[in-house]
Amino acid sequence: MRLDVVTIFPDYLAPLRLSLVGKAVAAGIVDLRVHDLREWTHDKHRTVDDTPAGGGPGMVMRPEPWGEALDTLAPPGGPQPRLVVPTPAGVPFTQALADEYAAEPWLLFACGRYEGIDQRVIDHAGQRMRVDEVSIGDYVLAGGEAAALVIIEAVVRLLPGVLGNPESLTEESHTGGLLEYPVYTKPAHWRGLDVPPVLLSGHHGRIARWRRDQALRRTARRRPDLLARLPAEALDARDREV
Ligand code: 6GU
Repeated sequence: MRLDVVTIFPDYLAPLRLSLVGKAVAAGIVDLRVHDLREWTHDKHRTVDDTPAGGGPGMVMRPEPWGEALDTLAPPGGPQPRLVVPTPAGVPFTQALADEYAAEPWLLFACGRYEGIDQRVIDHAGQRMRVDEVSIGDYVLAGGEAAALVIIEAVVRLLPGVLGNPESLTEESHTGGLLEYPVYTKPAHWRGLDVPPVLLSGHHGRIARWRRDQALRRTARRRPDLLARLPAEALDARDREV
């Protein structure tokens, strides 16, 4: 997968060279290209922002450098990426969207700072490529870079060959609509606390039932919205007793 990131803070993306995503880059599974938006400015001060049309607080990113950046990276008439614009005004980023992105050959992240990017950049790009304005949650960040890191990590770990054990993709939170059950390891006793005995019993059926109960209780307490959205057939008679 090719991943381009355009930002005025290229160093902000340095963590993409570490850990799981960094390994995917080193292995050639991800072709990561980080670009400084100011490379597409022409004035002495390398200006990328200006005051908002209509007035109001803050600064808005000017369209010209963004237009040139997109024309250079994805020339019109050629193959086009799916453009991802992180913004608190976007559609929610979910595991379903991560799955979609993991199936794309090419993603381009346009990271805005200040009060955002001139909307004409998004609208113009939309004439030749698929564009998603995406939010990672109901809070406001100072710019799109941290959100791009989050989205990229969620996507790259889904790519074939990235996870050592692809089974960890099947039981995890947000795949089956429930939060994950609590996990334990050795030692069986630690600081007066025990690993739940059922997990040491060797009864695979009872262990599966216990984990399912824990996932249901946790989801009911922490994310009642998720439980309410589960299709009726996702719960069996024993689930309903929990
Ligand atoms: Cl994607 N960007 C910014 N700047 N703030 C956010 C966000 C994104 N998602 C939540 N808050």
